[in-house]
Amino acid sequence: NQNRTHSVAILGAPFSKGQKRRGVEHGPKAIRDAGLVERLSNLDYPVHDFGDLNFPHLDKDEHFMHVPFPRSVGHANQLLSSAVNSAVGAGHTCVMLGGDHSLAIGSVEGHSRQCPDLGLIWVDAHADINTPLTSPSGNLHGQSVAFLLKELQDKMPNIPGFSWMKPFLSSRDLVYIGLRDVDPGEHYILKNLGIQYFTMRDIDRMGIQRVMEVTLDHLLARKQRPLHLSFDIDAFDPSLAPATGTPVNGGLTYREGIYITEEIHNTGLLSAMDLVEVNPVLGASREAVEATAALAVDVIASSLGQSREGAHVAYHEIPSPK
Ligand code: 6HN
Ligand code: MN
Ligand code: MN
Ligand code: MN
Repeated sequence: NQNRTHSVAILGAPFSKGQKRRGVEHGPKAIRDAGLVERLSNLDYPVHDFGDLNFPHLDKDEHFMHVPFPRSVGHANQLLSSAVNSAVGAGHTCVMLGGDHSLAIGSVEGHSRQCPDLGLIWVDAHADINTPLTSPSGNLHGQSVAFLLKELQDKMPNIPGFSWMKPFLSSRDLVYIGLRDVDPGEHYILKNLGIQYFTMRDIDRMGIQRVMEVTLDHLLARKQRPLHLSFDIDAFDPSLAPATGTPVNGGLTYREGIYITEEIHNTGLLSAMDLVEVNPVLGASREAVEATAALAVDVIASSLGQSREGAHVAYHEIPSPK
């Protein structure tokens, strides 16, 4: 714990138009109700909850090709980008609560304005690297990474709502963990660009310890740099995180997920993170929703330094009876 964060900013992003199911806009409230701020306050730095961003409703937002709500998604991400830019610029470690995963576009973009050399760790069942031309669904939450990558710039059409941003990330600055539902066009892109990724099969083969060693080595071996963690709750097995829009069997165990975040914390380099795709409307029961939200809180707290080992900041000696 030598590298404790100085302060944390929480930004709620109640937004769902990166996909077609309703409910994921209630993710920030569910995660706060599960005790996020109290849990982070037990670690020893100030926590600033900046509340929820206000995303305006856009009246006219027609499909672009088969992509729904392009202007709404573009505009929400523009607002989010500037909020993340300010929070990181003010010296906070920024925690963005989604909302669907299209919000990573603005979150990573805003972070990159303060930290142009950031490295990105994407923990997800999905690669979210479709372009509008490869996407089977059209949904923008399955395309976020394609907006970020310089290598895909000339493969992306001009999507209304996104003229405010340009791709800035290089494919070698990105590592995926947890993949198990990759579309054919995405698989081609991953291979073609030589992106470093670890599927659930790789975790089965190598173990999570080795996966994290290679992940951090890939991003940090040449130089220390700020890290962005984009954590989709559907990376976990649906038995642990049932309240989410695109669950896929065979996901991370609790211990694998927490090991990932402990290792990222231990680098001392985490500068911003996203926790997305908690959808309280999709749980089969109240318990299912609360379990998913509690898991989200565990992921965030662990990323910010809560450790299974325990800690002893308030102790300098073993108390003696007088
Ligand atoms: N997510 N690959 C599918 C698609 O529609 O492009 C699923 C995407 C899921 C996105 O979970 O953030
Ligand atoms: Mn995702
Ligand atoms: Mn996903
Ligand atoms: Mn203790």
